[in-house]
Amino acid sequence: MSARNDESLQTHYRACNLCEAICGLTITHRNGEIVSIAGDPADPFSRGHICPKAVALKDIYDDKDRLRRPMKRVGTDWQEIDWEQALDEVADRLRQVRDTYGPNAIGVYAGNPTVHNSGSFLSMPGFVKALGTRTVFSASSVDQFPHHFAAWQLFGHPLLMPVPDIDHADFWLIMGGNPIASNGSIMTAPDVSTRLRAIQQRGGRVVVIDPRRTETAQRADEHQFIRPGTDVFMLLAMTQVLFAENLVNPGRLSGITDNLDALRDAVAGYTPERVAALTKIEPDTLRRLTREFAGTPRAALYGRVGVSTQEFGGLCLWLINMLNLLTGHLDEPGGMMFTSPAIDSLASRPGAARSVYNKFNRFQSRVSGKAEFMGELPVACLAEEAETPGDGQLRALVTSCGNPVLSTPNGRRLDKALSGLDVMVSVDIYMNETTRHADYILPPLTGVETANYDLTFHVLAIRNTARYSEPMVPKSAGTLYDWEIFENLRLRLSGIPRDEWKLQNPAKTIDMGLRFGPYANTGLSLDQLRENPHGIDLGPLQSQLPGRLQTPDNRINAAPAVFLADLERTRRVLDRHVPAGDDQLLLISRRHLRDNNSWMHNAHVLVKGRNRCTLMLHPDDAARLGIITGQTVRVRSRVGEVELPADVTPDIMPGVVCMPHGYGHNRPGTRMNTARQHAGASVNDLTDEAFADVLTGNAALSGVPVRVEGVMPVYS
Ligand SMILES: Nc1nc2c(c(=O)[nH]1)N[C@H]1C(S)=C(S)[C@@H](COP(=O)(O)OP(=O)(O)OC[C@H]3O[C@@H](n4cnc5c(=O)[nH]c(N)nc54)[C@H](O)[C@@H]3O)O[C@H]1N2
Ligand SMILES: Nc1nc2c(c(=O)[nH]1)N[C@H]1C(S)=C(S)[C@@H](COP(=O)(O)OP(=O)(O)OC[C@H]3O[C@@H](n4cnc5c(=O)[nH]c(N)nc54)[C@H](O)[C@@H]3O)O[C@H]1N2
Ligand code: SF4
Ligand SMILES: [Mo]
Repeated sequence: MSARNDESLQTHYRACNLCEAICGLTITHRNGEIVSIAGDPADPFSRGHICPKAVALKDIYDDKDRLRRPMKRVGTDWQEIDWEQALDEVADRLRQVRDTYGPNAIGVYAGNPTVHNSGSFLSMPGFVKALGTRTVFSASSVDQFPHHFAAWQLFGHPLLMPVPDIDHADFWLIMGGNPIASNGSIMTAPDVSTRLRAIQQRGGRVVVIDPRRTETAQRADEHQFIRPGTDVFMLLAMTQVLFAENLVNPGRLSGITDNLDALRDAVAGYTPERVAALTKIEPDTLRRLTREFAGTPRAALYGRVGVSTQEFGGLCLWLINMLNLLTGHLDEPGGMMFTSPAIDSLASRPGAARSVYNKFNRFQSRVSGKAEFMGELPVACLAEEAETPGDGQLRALVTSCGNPVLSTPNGRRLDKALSGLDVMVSVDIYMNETTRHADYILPPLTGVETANYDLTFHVLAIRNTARYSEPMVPKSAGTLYDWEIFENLRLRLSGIPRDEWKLQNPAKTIDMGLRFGPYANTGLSLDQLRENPHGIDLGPLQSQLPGRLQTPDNRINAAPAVFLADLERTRRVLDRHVPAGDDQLLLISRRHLRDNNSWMHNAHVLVKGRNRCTLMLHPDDAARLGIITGQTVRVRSRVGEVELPADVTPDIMPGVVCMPHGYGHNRPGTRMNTARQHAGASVNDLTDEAFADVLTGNAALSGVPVRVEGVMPVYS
């Protein structure tokens, strides 16, 4: 019987939850047994596109290593226990810590999949509030704090981040992003490859600035190497050129922008000639690109992880926004634009005064005095908070959707610190490098089993769309959704009598958000989305300023004092700069289409084939160090060392080495059989918890100085 006539087959439509592209999927299954996963051509946004990771949703769904029942550590063993016992015991243990040491002795870490799961996203805050702790960490501080910081300073709200309108751009300048591998970030753009090609087909150009000739750089019309961590100097010089050559023209935004003179004065000393020794970008090239960017009516300058996770992340994001504004490319079609999402997570409450978002430095971390931002502390100080004795020492940790041992700087130190906690609880589907330290692991349903509305990614999408995914199958007995876990813990911790417990279903919040959101007048609701399982298109991005600004005076300050003050750090670098010694190389990391941060290496379909966890280095450096491709090399930094095979390639800049992040599955005690066979080494055993963008608190993962040597003699 052909599949088409097989009546036992059911079709399920949903959005993929694995990355920010939120591609529509068509899943066929027989009573919950997945038969196939393909793209959904009827999804108006992704138009049938998927990548190889989507197919691995089946592997996660069927994975024997995935946890299905709560696990409790008993001595050195693990015991499966039932949910009632697990939730009661977890709440009791956390309450004990809170009673003895105070709420701030309990830390919380939320990892990346939190934003891919509206259940977790909406229910975790209630749980954290019930704990009463302010010791909150997330993956944001090893990722996008600078984006939020600049959005807050310039536009009044950390979520008011512009996205590149690539469907209408004729010039797309990409700094520190590799969307062909990552499928885009702070830019939800399914099938970015076709959209990139479309720019070229209409006569436009794509230019990539990256220390590696990436998959995106290879598709681009031009690629320039830049020395890691020096983007701020390129951006300062581009701004300087705009002013010096009278190319400044903010157009419609002129009337609402203040302090352009202060910006001009601040950048005056950073000429292309002055910064070239640092960036390695020729002054002529910098001038040419600046003129092309300013002179193309529809152009977008977009920066992502590479410019955010570095020493000057905050300044980079300020200047990227300013370069778009100064050239009339902010809030204009084809430039950097703001979305009008169906659920507007940054709308002011009705009747409330215009929000002045001020959640910065209201308190500091206990040990090294790091500033809070958006209610979070930089995760780079998690280990020291747990290790350092004294009042307020971290005694307990709850992790959800995260693997900080592999994803945060100096993972080895954190690894050790976690084993010293009084109690650790992980809400996670795997026993991995982090959760192996837990006393309890609470595994929720995941992926195709859950309901989801992409609250974050619709806010960052290059088109206004809305889509709701239902669970593929009804949940079976003895399983819980993430939100049920957090709601159950919240109720237990808040001391509400059991007979008064009422779990708040996130579906209700989503429905309210839709029905009272910007599209309320079109009748948008959860029911309507349920009736349109392929999603609803709400049109292209529209210009929205000044209406959408959240600044108190409804204006944009082009030269906020915090950024001007932080320029002092760039002046020091410019004055003292000495090129790194011959044996000092700068480390950066990379993503691959078939990796997803640290957690999908248990899917055989993704990890089979050639070992991807290699150290890329340039032939000149390799020759000097006597290293050849395939040879094992030892890489050392201030904090640690790792060994992995070398990959000698001209695609990396001389003086730079590159490793993927998310590997290093060789710690004992995990229960991920496939992952262990593809262990690799963790780049974050080299990155330095003391190396950060001191302005925003974001970890500096790019540009870490390392030394490399061959460990295996080469016989020819
Ligand atoms: N396949 C896949 N997709 C993913 C993920 C994944 O792990 N795998 N992760 C998801 C997540 S969590 C995120 S945040 C996004 C990230 O999405 P992207 O930002 O596109 O991520 P990367 O591929 O890491 O690209 C960062 C680029 O910055 C470059 N770079 C490093 N240092 C510097 C520097 O100092 N200056 C400049 N100019 N460039 C530099 C790197 O060489 C790299 O090409 O991807 C998401 N999508
Ligand atoms: N050197 C270096 N370090 C980096 C980066 C880099 O480019 N270079 N990138 C950084 C970035 S951008 C990010 S976002 C972070 C990511 O860092 P993290 O968020 O800490 O790590 P992930 O690898 O995404 O881990 C996801 C975890 O969630 C679990 N999980 C998956 N689905 C579910 C679910 O539905 N529910 C629950 N409860 N758990 C689930 C997985 O088992 C896994 O343990 O890494 C950062 N670290
Ligand atoms: S690009 Fe991202 S959202 Fe699309 S199928 Fe691949 S992992 Fe899923
Ligand atoms: Mo990320």
